[in-house]
Amino acid sequence: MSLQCGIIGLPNVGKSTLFNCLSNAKAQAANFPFCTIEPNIGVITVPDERLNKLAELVHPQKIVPTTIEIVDIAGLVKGASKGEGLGNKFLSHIRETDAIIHVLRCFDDENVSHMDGVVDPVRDKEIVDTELLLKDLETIESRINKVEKQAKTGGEKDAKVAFEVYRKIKESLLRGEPARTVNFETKDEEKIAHDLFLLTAKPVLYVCNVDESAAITGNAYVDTFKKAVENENAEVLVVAAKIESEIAELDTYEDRQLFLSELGLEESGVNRLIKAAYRLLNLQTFFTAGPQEVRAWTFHKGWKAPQCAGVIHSDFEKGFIRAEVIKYDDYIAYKSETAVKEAGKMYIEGKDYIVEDGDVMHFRFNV
Ligand SMILES: Nc1nc2c(ncn2[C@@H]2O[C@H](COP(=O)(O)OP(=O)(O)OP(=O)(O)O)[C@@H](O)[C@H]2O)c(=O)[nH]1
Ligand SMILES: [Mg+2]
Repeated sequence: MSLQCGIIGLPNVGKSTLFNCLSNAKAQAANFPFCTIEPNIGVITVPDERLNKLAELVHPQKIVPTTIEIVDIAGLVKGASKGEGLGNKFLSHIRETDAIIHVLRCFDDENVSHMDGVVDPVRDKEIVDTELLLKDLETIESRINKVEKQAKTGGEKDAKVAFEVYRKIKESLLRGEPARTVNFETKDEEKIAHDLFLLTAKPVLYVCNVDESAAITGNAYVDTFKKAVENENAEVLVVAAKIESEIAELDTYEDRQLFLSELGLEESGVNRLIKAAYRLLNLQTFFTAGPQEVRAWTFHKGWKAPQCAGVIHSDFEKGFIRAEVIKYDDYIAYKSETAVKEAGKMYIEGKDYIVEDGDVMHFRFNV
């Protein structure tokens, strides 16, 4: 399962710089617009304290964290939906992602050129949103053209349902509201909407890119921005991408922590960002723990035991018999699998068990 978050925003706002903090594959960051053309893809490990705590108890040969993919996408400009700048390419790259990290420039620096000469994250966000909305509108109109006739001549039922879904989304877009705000009544309708892969349907989180002096407190740009997106229910993170990308270059973990604490940060903005992206994608983690390896695995919130077993191997899902489950807190409290068992805290669960974040799982299967 490989899930992707795309980093988007206007040119020169710090997307590649942020990507560099996130990834070992260094994207080229430079002070000229459109420096990024092909999207850079980085596989990022998801930081999880619990994995280390389990490993301290189990002493495995290997510790394997789980990962997500981050894609650094080229900057977008006004008119992108009509093919301006790197418009169409940019938009097709966004279409392939599962969620969006929207970066806003919230730092002053006369040496870094800005599209309109003035730093204004609220306006920048509107420019990007408008382009995405316009592109979606184009998509939805072409879909409507395809089904309208069938739907109106009373023919196919499917066409009617689709037409209604499209119409509902179109109205929302025309009001300037993204497709993610539209609610549907049935699973069928949701599926029709999902299959459009609309840009404004993707979940979003915002990153305000600030200078190092504002790393903790934020600044006036951030305050204004937060107010402007108040009713979107989206997370807004403050990250000082430039200084963090320099810190990320340091060789040892200790050095990196030292520099972070000098900035007053306990955890890097990047760590916070990865965790937020994980939440945004509705993902959770279960663990497996044995002498060979202690490992974190990603699953979708709400998945049942067999589906989670399938994350490890499709045979585990096909031949699923049962799962032995230890709650993470119990594992830590009793300090070993044997002690947990003796305390009667290992649960045997069947195919309807909904796996919870932090569960330590052992699957029994039969092939
Ligand atoms: N002063 C300051 N400069 C920054 C900060 N973040 C990024 N920059 C600089 O801004 C310039 C552009 O950064 P990039 O990360 O290449 O921007 P981008 O958004 O990827 O740009 P495109 O790929 O062209 O769309 C670089 O010179 C960075 O060093 C920051 O927080 N403060
Ligand atoms: Mg870039």
